[in-house]
Amino acid sequence: MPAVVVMGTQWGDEGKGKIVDYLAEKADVVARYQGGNNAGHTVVVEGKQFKLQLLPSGILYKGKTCVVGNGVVVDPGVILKEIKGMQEQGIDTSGLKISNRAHVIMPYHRLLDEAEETYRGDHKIGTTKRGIGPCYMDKNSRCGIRIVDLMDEEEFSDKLKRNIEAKNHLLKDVYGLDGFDYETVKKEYLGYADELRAYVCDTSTAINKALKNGQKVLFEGAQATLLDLDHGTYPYVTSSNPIAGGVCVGAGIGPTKIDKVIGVVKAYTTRVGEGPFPTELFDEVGNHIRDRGHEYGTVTGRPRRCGWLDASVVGYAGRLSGIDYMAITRLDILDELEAVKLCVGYKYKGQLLEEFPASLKVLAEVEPIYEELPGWQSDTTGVRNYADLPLNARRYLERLSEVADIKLGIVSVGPGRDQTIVMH
Ligand code: 2SA
Ligand code: GDP
Ligand code: MG
Repeated sequence: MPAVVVMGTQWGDEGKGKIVDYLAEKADVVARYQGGNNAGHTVVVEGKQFKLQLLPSGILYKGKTCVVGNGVVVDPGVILKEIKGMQEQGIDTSGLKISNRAHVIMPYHRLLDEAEETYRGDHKIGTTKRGIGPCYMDKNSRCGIRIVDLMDEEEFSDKLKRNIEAKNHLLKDVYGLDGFDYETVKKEYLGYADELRAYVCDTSTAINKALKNGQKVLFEGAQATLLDLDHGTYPYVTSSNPIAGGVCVGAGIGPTKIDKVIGVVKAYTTRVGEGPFPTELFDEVGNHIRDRGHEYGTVTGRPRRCGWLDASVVGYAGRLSGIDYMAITRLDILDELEAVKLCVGYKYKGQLLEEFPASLKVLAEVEPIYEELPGWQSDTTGVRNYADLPLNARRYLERLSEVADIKLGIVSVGPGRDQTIVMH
């Protein structure tokens, strides 16, 4: 596996962290390519739970290079806290590299994220309020502050001054909020700069060098396909590109360097935040999945909306990212159900839809076409071979694979590293 991408196929929280952690054993480098501390990846190692936001999941192994790529937005206070937290738990963080081209989340980004959400009223996105959108906005409008700028006091001071002036105007005059004091923010961030300096480098060069030397690189997606800025359920999306194509831009490698793409698929669907969700359940089954699966946001603690597995969503993700095989997670959460439903397509105004709709109005009104399959009603958490899974569980997975037109590769039946069935 010279260069492998692990990305989400649904609305996030599929268990990418667990799959990356599992595959990271054989990798030399693990790299994040988009998103920021809106991501929450929970990884369980020998019964101990680790919650990761900005650090790649590979950090839990000794001796791996862990990269925060140029496409990531970095909140310096948060990443430093995360590094310290890891060190306190005996985790070695010396292999961490942070891109000098990554953009920096500033306090005004966090406040603007909140202010914009309030301003949206009924149209709120349900963001994590971590300043992600406003930071990517500055990146795109070319006034952002990059890590390389933060490392240079003169450059940073100049950019901060201009930004604070503009943002204070926006915060005070448009949103009626207090602005920020230039000197206070400057002092805080220059403090972070000193602490971060040892980790900062040109990570694209580092990754390309690793690939040239025959090392194995794993790219770790955050959020997922339906939250992709270009291909997701816009505007109810995040501000980056979690799809596999985002790796080239967000890590600085050419498309010819990617060998495999693994799409992580939760055995049902969840969504946190607003926006259409055709297979959402509002009944006892939805509550059962939320309770049994502890489906609450890792970062914000928000209850996640739960629904049936949607093979049209997974198939759409497969096409967008050229997914080679699926890693199915959380099959065990469905163990107690008498029957499971799989959405195999949508009807809109009585007509079968051939494509995943771009219009949210259409998506909000589609009628999911379900196939009901018998449940397996037995404990799968101890199963280690595919053939030992209950027949009905295999039928469910194989039908998904058929409809989504993607091969099965991994099936996960619990959060632990050992609770993983590998088929390839
Ligand atoms: P943002 O903050 O601008 O990226 O929010 C925009 C939308 O993207 C969704 N989003 C997420 N969805 C699922 N999981 C995410 N990470 C956390 C987790 C979320 C949490 O692991 O549970 O703790 O609430 C994540 N990050 C962003 C978000 O809900 C908006 O719909
Ligand atoms: P991510 O954002 O895609 O990395 O996913 P999260 O970490 O937000 O949510 C997935 C949760 O499911 C985590 O708490 C994992 O430890 C857990 N998990 C992953 N795979 C499995 C599985 O197969 N079964 C169960 N029960 N839990 C799992
Ligand atoms: Mg998550």
